[in-house]
Amino acid sequence: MRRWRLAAAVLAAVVLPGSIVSANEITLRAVSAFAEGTQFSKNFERFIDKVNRDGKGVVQINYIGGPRAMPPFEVGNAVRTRVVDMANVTGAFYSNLIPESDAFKLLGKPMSEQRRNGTWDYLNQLHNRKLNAWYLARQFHNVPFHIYLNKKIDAIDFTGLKIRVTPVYRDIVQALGGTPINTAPGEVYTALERGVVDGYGWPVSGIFDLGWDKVTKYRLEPGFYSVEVNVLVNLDVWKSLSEPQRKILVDSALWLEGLDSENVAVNNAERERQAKAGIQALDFGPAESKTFVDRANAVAWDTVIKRAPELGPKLREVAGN
Ligand code: 173
Repeated sequence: MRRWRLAAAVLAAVVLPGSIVSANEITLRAVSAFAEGTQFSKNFERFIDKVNRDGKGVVQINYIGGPRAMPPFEVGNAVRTRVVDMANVTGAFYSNLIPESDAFKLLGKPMSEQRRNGTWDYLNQLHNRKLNAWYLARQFHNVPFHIYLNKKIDAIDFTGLKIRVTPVYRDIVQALGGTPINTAPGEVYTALERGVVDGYGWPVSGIFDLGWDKVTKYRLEPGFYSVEVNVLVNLDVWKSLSEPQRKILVDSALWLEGLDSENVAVNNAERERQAKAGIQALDFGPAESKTFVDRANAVAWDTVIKRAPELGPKLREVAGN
């Protein structure tokens, strides 16, 4: 009997390394593609605090920081190759590795619904396959993007304007006659200050974080698409975690997605703050606004479907736009 137990223990040790790992605390190294303490890192930082509180003795996160630690467009690849274990990053910054990530901004339903209707599952598989990553959470439902401008326009037409973009805004800027210039967020201030660009794409919130209010005159209405910033975990790391370790991370991820309920209030406060800072909303009324949003959706879906002819149409069906 004792011998049998010993044999079982040895077998478990060999076959089930996870059960041994679970006895130990693991520390994951994490980075953010956005500057520390700014709008699109803040909730991730709250998530880290929660994991470090709830996960004592089980799982901890060592936050290395934002773009000072790693250039934002390299973060996706750093998760893939396990240079870091975890990251807070938008799909727009790793569309070189997952071309379908152009579609994420078009998937605007609440995460609770995306988890129920299979969208999360599909995107997780996509991240597993192409980025060697587990798609732990998505944040910022209900936060639209805008085009901010320093030159007044009298219709929604970007002819003659140079506009800072990422893959999020490239197609619509081009479709409306503008010249897109791709830069990381860290270069936006200087580009505006020097007049290298006449405007930029950015969400409704966060422009005060890096001082852009000082070099911004107009916010074009309406907002469009849906911000997505994802928490990714290297897939080999994810597979090596024990059930208790995963549970802490998953529970905290769902809590993080729940913070989306704060977004509408944050957006309203940002619009007010922008108005007080002298940033004027350029609103051309409901008809032009609708034409703009429809066009923005259409050109973005065109690109997605061109890059992903099989999966693109499926995503469009679940997106419903
Ligand atoms: O404008 C950007 O840098 C960008 O694409 C983005 C995406 C998500 C949140 C904030 C910015």
